[in-house]
Amino acid sequence: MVNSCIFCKIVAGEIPAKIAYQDDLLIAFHDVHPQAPHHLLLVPRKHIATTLDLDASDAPMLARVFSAAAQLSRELGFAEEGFRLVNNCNRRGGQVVWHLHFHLLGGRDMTWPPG
Ligand code: DGP
Repeated sequence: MVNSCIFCKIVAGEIPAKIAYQDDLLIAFHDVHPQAPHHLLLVPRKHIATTLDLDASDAPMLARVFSAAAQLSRELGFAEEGFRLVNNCNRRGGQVVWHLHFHLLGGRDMTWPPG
């Protein structure tokens, strides 16, 4: 755990969040500033700052991101109509929280290219 990291604090239960899924590798909770009717953040329990800090040992966690996203999209009812699963990396990617996370967005039409 990194003491200054807000997502580490959510993982540790020190800051409340609306948790939608959790297992030994990941938690998923609703984004505090939703950008779609459904907007969840899938977050590894382990502190990893960015996509650039992943290594081969993180492969099981990354596989879990996709299976958890599929499960959540079905449970929340937007799997078949479609959704977006996206990671922002570093400043130009739009990252503002330096603990790896994946946005799961659903419930509206997504645009391409993204802004
Ligand atoms: P990114 O720009 O990819 O780093 O996305 C960070 C997201 O994290 C942003 O959509 C807002 C969300 N967020 C930041 N702080 C909190 C928090 O304390 N609780 C929750 N639920 N979401 C947060």
